[in-house]
Amino acid sequence: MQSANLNISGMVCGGCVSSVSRVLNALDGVTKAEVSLDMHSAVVDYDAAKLNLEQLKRAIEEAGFEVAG
Ligand code: 9UX
Repeated sequence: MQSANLNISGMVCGGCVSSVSRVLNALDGVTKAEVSLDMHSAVVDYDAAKLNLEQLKRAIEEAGFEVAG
């Protein structure tokens, strides 16, 4: 299991947090995603055999948010 802490910009309200949580949890291989509005972050536990960091970033960006790095 791999854990990533992603810095996300563009989350404004709880609805944004829900959106990011939903797209992350929809990915096969994500076991846990904790999204924080205050921290502008998502801590994601995932199976590195199924997903890579780029795919996590892309899913968030496709939902309309920016990921740093
Ligand atoms: Mo809140 Mo975010 O009204 O995509 S849901 S700003």
